[in-house]
Parts: sequence; structure tokens; C-alpha cells
Amino acid sequence: MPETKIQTELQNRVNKRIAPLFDKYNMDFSSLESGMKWKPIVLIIGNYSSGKSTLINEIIGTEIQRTGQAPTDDAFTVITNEGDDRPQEVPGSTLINDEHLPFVKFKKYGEKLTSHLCLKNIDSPTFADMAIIDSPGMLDATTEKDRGYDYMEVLGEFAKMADLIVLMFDPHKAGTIKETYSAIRNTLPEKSGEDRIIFVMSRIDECDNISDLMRSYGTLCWNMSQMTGRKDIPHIYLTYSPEIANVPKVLDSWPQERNELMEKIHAAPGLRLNHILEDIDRQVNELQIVCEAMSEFSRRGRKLFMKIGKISLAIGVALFCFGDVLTNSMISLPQHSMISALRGEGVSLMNLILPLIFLFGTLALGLVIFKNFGFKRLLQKTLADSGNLVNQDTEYRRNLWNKMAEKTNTLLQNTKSKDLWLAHSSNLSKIRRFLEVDLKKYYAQLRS
Ligand SMILES: Nc1nc2c(ncn2[C@@H]2O[C@H](COP(=O)(O)OP(=O)(O)OP(=O)(O)O)[C@@H](O)[C@H]2O)c(=O)[nH]1
Ligand SMILES: [Mg+2]
Repeated sequence: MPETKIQTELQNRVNKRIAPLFDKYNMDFSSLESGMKWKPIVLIIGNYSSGKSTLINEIIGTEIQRTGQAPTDDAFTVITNEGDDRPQEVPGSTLINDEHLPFVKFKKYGEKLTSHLCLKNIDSPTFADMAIIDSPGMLDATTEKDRGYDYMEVLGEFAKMADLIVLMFDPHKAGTIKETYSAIRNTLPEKSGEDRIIFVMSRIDECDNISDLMRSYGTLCWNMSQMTGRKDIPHIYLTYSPEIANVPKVLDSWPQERNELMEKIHAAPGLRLNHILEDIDRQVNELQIVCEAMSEFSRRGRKLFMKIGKISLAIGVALFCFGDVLTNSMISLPQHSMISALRGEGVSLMNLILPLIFLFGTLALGLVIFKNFGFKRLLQKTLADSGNLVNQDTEYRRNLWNKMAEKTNTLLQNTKSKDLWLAHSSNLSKIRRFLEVDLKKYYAQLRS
């Protein structure tokens, strides 16, 4: 089956089977939904003037993006082939209102971002099935006020959607830019996978000699280990733009990695379906652990209800039989207890009134005790250590729980005693079936 068909089928199934459950557990489905839509995306980010737009122009084969020595781009530009139906340039205000595109989620960042977002519709067959996004260069001393929107958050949203992120540096500013630091340290690890990011140091032709290049490369590696907190350095593609570079003699024999970088970018669409499956897998597993916790809490709540119910019933039955004997001996009421009536002329409705009040009164009292004391105490005890609601026997489960604990605690805090009878375990079976049957089937289709 062609991959686009699998993608549509998968989208329909997730919308039908899983979306309502995201809703039930108050989890955000929009990011999964937009992640399944549209075509493969390559996101180009990095230092200002590191050659992002130059690389994009080279891939497309025309001067579609402006380039320059000072910070040039302050917008996110989506470049793709959307066919003749769309104009050559689509403004951000249209993009954020088009349900067919994955940009609706950017609405919440306001007008300042919308005016810095656009789509360029190009007539290129290669770009019918992929999009490349040029981004504002990362700067040193910018604040949210300067940009007018939270740049890091927006970058994170784009990173989440991207099948490949190309992070670009240049030898002049080898890993010292503040926004780049923050992106590598916090935003990218949270929003994307390590395997989806490639690091590039471009403009290496501007190094005067090999030792100059080695110094820049060394600085970048050092800064990178500070940023990632890791000792192993990822592959850094050392490149220059063959069209504009004035290659010094000393770099003549240097293995320019531009072609390898280009191949990686062109291969990105092939990773799309796998990424969609990974995203679904991750988010449905997150949903599953929340549902597991809620299901276990409900089970404990119902168990407590049964315990209090049984005790109330036992006391209620005892009072039904002997309560009126007790009141008779204390305050001489009623004149004839139910038991003495049974022994004598027979039980009338009058003899049953007090025992029935005792029975139902005790059951009602049990219910009040459960709601106002038992359930509340159970909730408090659970909130103090909600981790024991789920099995955390592996590192994966522990990490998953750490991520979802806060979400679950909020759900628990809003739980009422009547919610203990919601169908958590049947929801859990639906989630498990989806992960174990449906998703596995799609992984198998992808491999075949
Ligand atoms: N010598 C040389 N110059 C380059 C290379 N790549 C880009 N340049 C030049 O460097 C400058 C910056 O390039 P851009 O492509 O505009 O950089 P950018 O990353 O898009 O910059 P911003 O949009 O400001 O973030 C331009 O003048 C380019 O001509 C290269 O490999 N070698
Ligand atoms: Mg640019």
C-alpha cells in the first residue's frame, strides 16, 4: 500500500478510536492530530547568517530566500508545492485558519507570530511531497519582547512537526549564541528525537587555513558538549556552499560534506510514516499510563466503597432486627418491637417502620461516611504518592510516569466519588488493543 494511503488510513483510525479517549482524560490531541497531517517537513534552524537561506536556495535551485551578512530573516517561511489552487505566497493569517494544514496550533501565539509566518508555493515536483521551513536566525541578546512572541516555544512546535531538523552553525560563532544554546539544551531534546537532528557547520571556506578550521570545529565541539551535557560529540557536517564559496587552496582536498547533507535532506520524506507511528506510539502510551492510574484509583475507590457498604449493611441488618428492642428498653418506644410482634399476633406495617428506618438510615450514613471521609482520605493518600497507582518496573515506565504524573494528579484532584464508576478499564482495553493490534499492523506494513 502506498505510504500516503497508509497515512490517511492511520489518521482515520486514530481519529475514530483514540481521539475520544484523549478528550476523556483531558489530554491534548491537537499536537498528535497536526502531526499526522500533511507532508514531510525539513526544518532549517541555527545562528543568524550561518547560511540557512543559502542552503535552501541551493536545494530549490532559485533565489527564493533573501540572504545577507547581517540578520536577514525574521520570519518562518514554509516552502513547498501546494499546486495551482494556492497563490504563490500565502500569509500566516490564512495558514493558521486552514484546517488542512498543520499550522492551526500557531494561532495561540498571536498576531506578532502570524505576521512572521508565510508559505511560498513553488512549482517544483520534488516539493509536492515535502516542505522545507526557513527560520529566523538565532540571536544573542533577544528577549520575548523583541520578537513579540515566545520564540523558543514556537521553535519547539515546529521541531515537533519536523521529520528532519538541520541545525546550522558557522565558524564565526561556533556555538556561542544564547538562543542556540537554549534550543540545544532545552527545546530540542523535549520536542524532537536525537535521530531527527543533524548538526552542520557551514561557511568553512571562510577559514583561512586548516588550523583556523580546527580551532572553530574544536570550539563548536566543546560548546556542544556543554550544551548537551554529553561527552560524545554528534557528527557535525562541515560544509560550504559551492556556488558562492571562494575555496582556499588549503581546503581543496578537504572532504566537503555538502552532498551528504543534501542526500540526508532529500531522504527525509522516507522517514515520515515511521515518525508518525513513533509519535502515535509515544502519545498513546502516555494516554495509557494515565488511564491505568485512573483505573487503579477507581478500583481502590470501589473496593473501599464495598468495604464501607458491607459494614453498613451488617450494622443496618442488626439494627433492623434489634434496634427497636433497644429503643423500647431505653425510651419505651415502640410499644411492641418487631421481634415481639413476630412472636405474638404477627407483624404489621407499623412494626416495620422503625426497623426499616434503621436499615436505610445506616446505609445512608455509610454512603455519607464514604463520600465525606473515606473517599476524601483515599484521594489525599493517593495524591501524596500517586506513583504507586502504576507499575514502574522499567526505566521506560518510570520516565513515562514522571512525564505524566502531574497530568494524572490534576485529573485525580478533579475526580468526584461518582466518577469511580466511569468505564476506565474498558477504555484501557481499547488503548491496549490499539497499541498491540492496530499499531503493530501498521509497523509491519511499513517494514514490508
Ligand atoms: N563564503 C561563504 N559564504 C556563505 C556561505 N553560505 C552563506 N554565505 C553567505 O553568508 C551570508 C549569510 O547567509 P544566509 O543564507 O543569509 O544566512 P541565514 O542563516 O539565512 O541568515 P539569517 O536569515 O539572518 O538567519 C550571506 O551573505 C551568504 O552569501 C558559504 O558556504 N560560504
Ligand atoms: Mg535567512
